[in-house]
Amino acid sequence: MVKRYTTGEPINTEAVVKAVAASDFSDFPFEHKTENGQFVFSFKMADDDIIYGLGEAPRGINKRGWIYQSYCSDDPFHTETKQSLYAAHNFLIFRRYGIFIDFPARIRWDIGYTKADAAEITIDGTDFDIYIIEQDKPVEIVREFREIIGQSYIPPFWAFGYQQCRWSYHNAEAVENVIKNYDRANIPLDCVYLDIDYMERYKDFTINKEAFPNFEDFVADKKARNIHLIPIIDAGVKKEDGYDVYEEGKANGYFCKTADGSDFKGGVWPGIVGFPDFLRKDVREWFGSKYKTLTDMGIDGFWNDMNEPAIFYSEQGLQKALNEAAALKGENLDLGKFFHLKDVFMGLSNSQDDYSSIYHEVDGKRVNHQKVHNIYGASMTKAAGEHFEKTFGKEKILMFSRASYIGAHRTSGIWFGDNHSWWSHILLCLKMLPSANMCGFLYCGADLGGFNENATRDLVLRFLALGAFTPLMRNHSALGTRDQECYRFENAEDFRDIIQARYRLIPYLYRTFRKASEENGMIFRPLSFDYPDDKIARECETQLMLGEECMIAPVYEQNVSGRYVYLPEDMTFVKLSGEKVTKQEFKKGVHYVDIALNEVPLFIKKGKSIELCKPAMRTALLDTENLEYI
Ligand code: MIG
Repeated sequence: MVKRYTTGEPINTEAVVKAVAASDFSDFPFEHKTENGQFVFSFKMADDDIIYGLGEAPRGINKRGWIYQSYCSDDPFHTETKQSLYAAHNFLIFRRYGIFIDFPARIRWDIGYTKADAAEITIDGTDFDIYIIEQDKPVEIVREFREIIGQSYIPPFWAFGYQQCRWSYHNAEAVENVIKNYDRANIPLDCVYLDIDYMERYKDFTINKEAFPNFEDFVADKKARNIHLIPIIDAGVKKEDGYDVYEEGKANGYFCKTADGSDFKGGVWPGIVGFPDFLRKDVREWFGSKYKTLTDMGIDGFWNDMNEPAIFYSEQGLQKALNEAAALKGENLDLGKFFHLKDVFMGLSNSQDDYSSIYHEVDGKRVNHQKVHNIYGASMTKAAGEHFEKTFGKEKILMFSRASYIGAHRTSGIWFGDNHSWWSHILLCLKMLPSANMCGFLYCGADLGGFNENATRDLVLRFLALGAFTPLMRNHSALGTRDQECYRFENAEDFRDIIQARYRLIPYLYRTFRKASEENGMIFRPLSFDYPDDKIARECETQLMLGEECMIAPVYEQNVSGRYVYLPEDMTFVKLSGEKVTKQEFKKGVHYVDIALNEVPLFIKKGKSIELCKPAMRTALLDTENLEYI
């Protein structure tokens, strides 16, 4: 059963696609009050209550014991003391309730932070819809929630192949080398990414012709070899006279404004940019149609970046900072003054002052950015997704985004942003998978091997062994960090074993993905969903259920030859390594299992089986007819 509680005049985020009749607040199941223009509701938690949800967010599967904020943030340090990442997924499960707050501004979720046994949720405004779903079991709550938000995006089949990214493959030769080296090492590969440097001076929908001469032929050549090139698109449009996208945006008044009605000028990669007002339908249609420049050249996949939006500085913010610095020239800076000055410059990026100075047009009315912050990136991605569906139909174009809001799950996937080459980030990825699934985001994954800082060979292998199950299996790393492509390390065969195992699993993973999309189910579930009365399963946050058949338990520590794993029932322990399959029967209980660096571990439930195909160098070359069953 779903009920909708509405106050004020909510902004239509288009998150919900099914009409739900409005209920009266008199039967709202939680204690609530409106105070200082904010709506606050709360509930008491018993010691054994588990709170699920919030999709892409820091910390555990069980969200208890921390405070979170829904505020899409470009923050490249995903440490456990953060409150937000790039997304705002306002869905929570508490006992028999699913709670979805459809509200595009800030929400604060104090889940046992101030008081261990209490959750207090503060909505920063009074115009919103809250949907309350009541069902007996978490999977049923999720199913009913997903019914009202609509079917999840299904990418093209090839998007389940292995993908290699790097900031940046600077030119055609660099891209070609990646493909050659993977082919030479006999490691399967389906996609190579183009990060910001493929553009001409970081201008969206342009190609740096010196670095990529004859781009169209280049794309066609890769296509013929079953390799997809996936360019990045940034939210900001470079301010440059004569640059068509900028000129059109300016002439039509498509960019976000400041209070005085002039275009907001923010600085990102290309210097000053205009931020398209993606909240307007006409702007979405315009921006969406720009992707055609690249699809006309044969491109069939994109990743949308910097759409929280990330703003390095604004023209007015920078001027203010420079003035403060100039005023201090020649002064003997004491502790207070020096750190203040430092803070002024550090605070230039993604500043609240800047966000507060931006205005959008929503249904013909001027609306401050802070009121719609969390749907900006999702709206950019919707612009692209809607254009693709209209032009090519479903399941043709790969599209995923950094920032997101529920609703974007219908036309795109997400990646978990700028993680680190840290062991702890294997687990962070694992924990976000079921949470993202609850919110409809099925096509997702983390930067395997870790984005920031230098990776070690064993970390990349262990990360890939988890990535072997994530729909998006992409290795990515930042500018200036150690090369992280599989062939850069000793004994590339070990990497081949892991990635071949992935390709063997693709028929099963694809089938599981489709089913989850079509039936509003989850690919990944916390163990507690399936074994609610089993205390150890309930508290387990290092293993996941996968589909109806499997459980996964990746290795997430360095210098170990295996791990402890908990089996909530008898299962078959399976290790995939290249074409090799090893099996061992295990009884319910705790076991130590050996897992080598070149092995992908999984557990199959009694009476269940999964299908494997033979590995191939590309998804297009997979024989998905002749399957072997374990
Ligand atoms: O501020 O385009 O998350 O994947 O490589 C960095 C460069 C901008 C952030 C993305 C990352 C990408 C990088 N971008």
